[in-house]
Amino acid sequence: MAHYVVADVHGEADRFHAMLEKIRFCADDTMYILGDVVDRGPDGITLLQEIMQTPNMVMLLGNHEYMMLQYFSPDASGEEIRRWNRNGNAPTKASYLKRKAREQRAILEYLQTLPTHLELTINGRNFYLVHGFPAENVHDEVWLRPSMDAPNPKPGFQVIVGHTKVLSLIKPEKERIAFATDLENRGDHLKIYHGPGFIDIDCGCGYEMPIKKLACIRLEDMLEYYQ
Ligand SMILES: [Mn+2]
Repeated sequence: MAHYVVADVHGEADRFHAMLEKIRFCADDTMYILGDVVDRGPDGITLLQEIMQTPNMVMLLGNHEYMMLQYFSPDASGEEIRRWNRNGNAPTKASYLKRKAREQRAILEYLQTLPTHLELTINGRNFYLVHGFPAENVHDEVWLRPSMDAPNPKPGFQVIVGHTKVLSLIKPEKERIAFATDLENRGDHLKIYHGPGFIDIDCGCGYEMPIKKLACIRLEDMLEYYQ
């Protein structure tokens, strides 16, 4: 009966499945997936269809699913077409277009139902789950990025986000390569970031980085898993 959270799987189905094995995910448990299942990695659409068919997997909208919905909308603007095209959509678009029209429709209809945030209470602790950062509208909740020391916008809740890779959050651009190389040389990897106002669990899936991991957190005891 445990509750788990992952984010930003970005098409890395093998890593996601290995994580399910690692935590011995079963029918009594719930997996919250904080968006960005698609794009960058190879298996986004397959993974999305698996999540759609698994009642105890609860997905939130990420900016990549948001871009996909805009792209396939009948009144998509030129900028909406270009935006998804320049954000790693190639494997997602190719496998989506291979699906039957009925499956394509089911995928888009599912994405349209996804919330941008969820509030939960587990063992008396309140959680606010969101892809980008808590905000007042869909666009901002999937796109916003906090700074490391951002205060908690939802007092009384533990805010958990994805979207902003921990490496980009904790290091300015010019220090990232040296930091990543050092971590790699020590056989280490990116870890979940615990800030004063939020927790960021995006450890870089879908990117070409030896130090990337899929991170998962168990809400009952905040135990962290890496795969
Ligand atoms: Mn994102």
